[in-house]
Amino acid sequence: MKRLPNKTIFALSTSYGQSAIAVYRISGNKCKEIAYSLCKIKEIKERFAYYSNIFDLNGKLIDRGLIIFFKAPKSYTGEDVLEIHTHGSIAIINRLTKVISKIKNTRAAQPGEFSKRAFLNGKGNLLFFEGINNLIKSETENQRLIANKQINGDNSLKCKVWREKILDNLALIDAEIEFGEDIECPDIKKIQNSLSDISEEIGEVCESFDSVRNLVHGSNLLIIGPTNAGKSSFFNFLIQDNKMIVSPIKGTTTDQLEQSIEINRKKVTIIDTAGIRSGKGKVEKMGVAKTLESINRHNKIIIVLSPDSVDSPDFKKIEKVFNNLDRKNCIIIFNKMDLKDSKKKFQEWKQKISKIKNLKSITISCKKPLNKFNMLNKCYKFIDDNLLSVDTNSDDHYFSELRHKECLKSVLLNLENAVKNISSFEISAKYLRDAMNDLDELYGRHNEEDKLEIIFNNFCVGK
Ligand SMILES: Nc1nc2c(ncn2[C@@H]2O[C@H](COP(=O)(O)OP(=O)(O)OP(=O)(O)O)[C@@H](O)[C@H]2O)c(=O)[nH]1
Ligand SMILES: [Mg+2]
Repeated sequence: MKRLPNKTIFALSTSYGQSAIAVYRISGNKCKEIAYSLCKIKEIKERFAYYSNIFDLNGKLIDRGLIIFFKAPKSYTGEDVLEIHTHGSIAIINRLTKVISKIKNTRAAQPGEFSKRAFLNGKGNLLFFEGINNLIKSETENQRLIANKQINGDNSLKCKVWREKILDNLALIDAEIEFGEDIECPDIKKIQNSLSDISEEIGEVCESFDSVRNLVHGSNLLIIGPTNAGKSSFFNFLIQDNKMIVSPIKGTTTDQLEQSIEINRKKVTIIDTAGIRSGKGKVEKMGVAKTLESINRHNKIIIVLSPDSVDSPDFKKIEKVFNNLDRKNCIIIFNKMDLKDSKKKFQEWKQKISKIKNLKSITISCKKPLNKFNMLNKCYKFIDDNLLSVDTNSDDHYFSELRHKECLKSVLLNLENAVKNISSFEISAKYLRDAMNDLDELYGRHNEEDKLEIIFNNFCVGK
């Protein structure tokens, strides 16, 4: 990866577009100079809000706004930081961006570069900055609450406790290696039990990882089913918007569309798909292939069935797909309950495909709901209870990033090996050291530049 020179960086930290105000953030040793060039403030006081004219480099007025200077190291990045608050006009934003970029030794910031500099300057560990990133991206109340816990250090505290316990055990083993003959042999059983206890706790965290990750980053719910069953009608109903075309023609939906919504404070992305059948045209065939490929990639699936689709000529194909959903989390929506004989037909579905009998289901009508509001609540609750419910009792750890899982799994493996090899102290000690290194990696110690680059690149520009 190309290393960029350590210049003074700048970025618009608010969204690009029309708004009441826009905030620029500048970090690096040119801040004072920039304050003088743009605002003519000779001796800028730190942490003091100046209402000032903002000029271009030819002395022409761009706007009036607030200028605040944070002197290193008491700033977000640990470097000198300058904030310029202007009116949020696109013309002003464009002009100011052009002007600042012309100042020598400045350049536009990369995504997450302010946070990366803050991390390198010791302003927090990686777990903290990942929490900040999640907070900025939070859309639901749950996401906000969890991100705040990550920022407050709940995860760091867990790691610290595990690390200290491992270190205590390592110290006993090391003492035996060094002074074996002069000291009493350590209580091996006690060390084994202590390490197994830590493994058990970390194992629980790994088990609940997917649930926590879904809470933080949201879950994808894939709607599938026969053509014409009312998948798009149900999609529109869930998102409360007529985004998808609905029609009695089979194969109306050929492509996929997704929409994020909030269900009981959890972020979910609903995906509508082309109905499963032996498609007639080339485009429809491509759509069906896309559906099958999506089924492979997703774990939470909403199957929409209707009374009229049980007699579909594509029944065999549908049956085959449903019988391959074994390891997925699926629920059934029996739609079109307003049709004659719907109850009988739904029973028929259950008899014909035994898998359906064992899945949780509800019966609804997208076209003629008895009470729209009640039906929406019923569907949200059904989805929440069966696809989103968090199977963790944890309220003290929120490991949500894939790298967390990787590190924790490696800690687990090293602890298991340490226990397994306890009769050979040198080997066991090596595994314990590796486990501690894994935990250090979670904090961000010994992380190589390239790894950091990947982590911070996931942040938005200006953060
Ligand atoms: N009677 C009745 N008709 C419905 C209901 N829900 C949907 N429909 C109708 O069923 C037809 C098919 O609905 P869609 O939502 O397009 O079905 P789909 O599963 O998305 O179909 P494809 O995209 O072709 O796979 C439309 O004419 C809808 O108006 C319902 O609850 N009752
Ligand atoms: Mg459709």
